[in-house]
Amino acid sequence: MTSINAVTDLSNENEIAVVTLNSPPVNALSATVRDGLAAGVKQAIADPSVKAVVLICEGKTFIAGADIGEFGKPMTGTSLLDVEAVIENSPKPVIAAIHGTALGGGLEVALCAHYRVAVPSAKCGLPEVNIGLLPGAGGTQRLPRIVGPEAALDMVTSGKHVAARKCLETGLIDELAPEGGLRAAAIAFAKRIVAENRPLKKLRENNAKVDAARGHPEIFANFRKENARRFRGFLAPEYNIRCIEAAVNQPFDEGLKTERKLFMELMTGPQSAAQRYVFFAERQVWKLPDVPGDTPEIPVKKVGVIGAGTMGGGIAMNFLNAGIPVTIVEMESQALDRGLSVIRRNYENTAKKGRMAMADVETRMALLTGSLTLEDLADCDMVIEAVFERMDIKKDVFTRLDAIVKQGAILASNTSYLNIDEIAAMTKRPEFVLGMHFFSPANVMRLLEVVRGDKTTKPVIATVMKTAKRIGKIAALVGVCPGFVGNRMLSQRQREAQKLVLEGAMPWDVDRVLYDFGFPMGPFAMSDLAGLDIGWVKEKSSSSTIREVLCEMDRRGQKTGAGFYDYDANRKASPSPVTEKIIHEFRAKSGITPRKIGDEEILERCIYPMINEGAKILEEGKAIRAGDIDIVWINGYGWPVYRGGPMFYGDLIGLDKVLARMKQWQSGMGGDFKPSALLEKLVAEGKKFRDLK
Ligand code: 3H9
Repeated sequence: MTSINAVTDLSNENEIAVVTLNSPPVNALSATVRDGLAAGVKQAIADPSVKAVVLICEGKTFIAGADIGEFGKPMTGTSLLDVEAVIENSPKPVIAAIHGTALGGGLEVALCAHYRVAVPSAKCGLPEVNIGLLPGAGGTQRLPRIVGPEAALDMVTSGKHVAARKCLETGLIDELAPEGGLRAAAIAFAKRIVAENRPLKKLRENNAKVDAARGHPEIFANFRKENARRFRGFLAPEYNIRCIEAAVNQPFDEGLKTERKLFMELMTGPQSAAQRYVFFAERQVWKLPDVPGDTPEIPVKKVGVIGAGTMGGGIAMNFLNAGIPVTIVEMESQALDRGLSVIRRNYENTAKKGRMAMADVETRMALLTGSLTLEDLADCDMVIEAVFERMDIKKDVFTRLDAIVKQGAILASNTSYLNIDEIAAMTKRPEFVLGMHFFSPANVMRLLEVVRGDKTTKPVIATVMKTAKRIGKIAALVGVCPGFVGNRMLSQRQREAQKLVLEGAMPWDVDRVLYDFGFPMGPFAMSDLAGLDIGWVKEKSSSSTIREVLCEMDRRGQKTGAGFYDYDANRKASPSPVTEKIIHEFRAKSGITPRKIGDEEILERCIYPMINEGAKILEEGKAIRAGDIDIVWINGYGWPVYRGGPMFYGDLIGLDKVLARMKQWQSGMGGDFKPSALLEKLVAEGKKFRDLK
């Protein structure tokens, strides 16, 4: 065995050279990996005793792509295109041996090999779109030449990882190797290629599938139309489509040039910068400075959920999906039955859509036990309370839980707003109490705010974070404060949205601006969807807000066919003259002369106070990092991922600009706009949120 460099070895096994990469954690194509790979293959080619070359990786995966950490920095070492040229132009067959995931640049390298073998558990994909990019090393030109333009369009715009068996069907993989026996199988495959004198298959020359699609622009037009909603606001999907179009309409080398040009445009643009930032923030969020990875955990084998309403039911489904038994408790049998049947119906609907086997519905339901008594939670390892959002009710539940549930179990509240320390104080074990704030619908939304109480211990936090991962959530650890991170910042936006309407904007103006910014819907459409009567009590209603007046008129949102908007039979919204009249009357009554408010002001007024509040949250230590706040907003509140989250956005537009506006509004409109001390400090030092460590 020869060592080529720190991450590359070369060995010769009876005329088959094996180039082995070993660059943990994922063999990403850093400069050292690229150098080693090119040198290893060159050396193998130069060795007259070598008849074929196998390229394989150590560790848990084949090459998982370019090294994203290198993006935006000056290029060093051999370029990826040069590495690929060495492989593709090799006069001896090169065989890529794939396990784990061959992703992005990793798959592109494999596509330059002449053959590919993989174990059944391996997956292939071009996920660049998820970081706002396109495959920039020939992937968009070679992939359609093997799987056809339609399948290629799907792969590059979804970024999905395709299982090896499926790849075998499409021709992306030439042969499956036994699990655990990849190396030997790849060498045997290489020997067969040599013995049978098989040709050097170069995908760049494989034109049949792209030729067949030429003259059929409808393939692309239809694809764009079908996916317009999914791609709204994103640049990368469209650029990926253009590259596949180029593969169909241009000769290979021209197509490569188109790919390079579009890749560079994306790489230097703000969307990819935001999405790459989110890629790392999503991984950082799990790392807790004072709760090390080896903190002992509490085994979670059985979970209790209190409340079988929408929230409790959704929470329970997460655990059932992960194979964890759940006991769900309601007060009355009718409500319990309703809750259980909603869960079953949700699963059956998923199965009907083909996204789950019918048998799996039963497997999940078999893990679920309904109960009418808290005593049945005695042996649970984790109990999550999802009862009505009122402090006295929560306190009562925790007092009772403390007396019932075994010692050492975790007691969590799903409160979205209330003080966890007050709730914990009702128990004799506040160190086992914390918040687990799920977002509705809880079985769908990825975000979990894990709220650390004053006394919550590290093993409890470590366990809940690990459990969150197990049930497929992305968890952010936050501190106790009203509304925690997400709702605390949201209330800033809500307040300003309402004020803007009083000052002269219409709800649909505000909604349009936020929708165009990239949110799935604006605050007023959102209120209509949720129901305007949440927290509204008829007897106490005093016509003191626009919302109250709407509720009094039985305009309670989508469910009553009217709210801020009017809705037709298909729930299509249109601006309502009734709402408009109410708003005019309100302004008149309050002595407000409406003024024309531009879109830019609407956006700034809704977003800057959120950024300012985020700074206050950081300053108070209620979130660990700016990136964690961004993760909360992207995964819980529909912040467009291509804008990186509110804190990233603040950095992008300039914190000085945010501060200047806050000061200007503060002097005109008062305390709502008091700048955060941290914001002032960062601006004074010429720094950004991302400079905070
Ligand atoms: C590309 O290839 C462009 C080319 O087309 C053109 C170039 C010219 N780079 O996710 P995990 C780190 S773009 C750098 O927790 P898992 C990650 O940050 C790339 N670092 O593990 C983490 O670090 P830490 C296209 C990377 O087992 C650690 O590895 N490829 C990269 O859950 C473990 O990651 C992609 O977009 C990278 N490419 O999942 C694939 N990948 O421990 C991106 C990972 O310090 N990667 N790291 O926090 C993935 O999807 C997952 O990491 C993978 C493993 C499925 C591979």
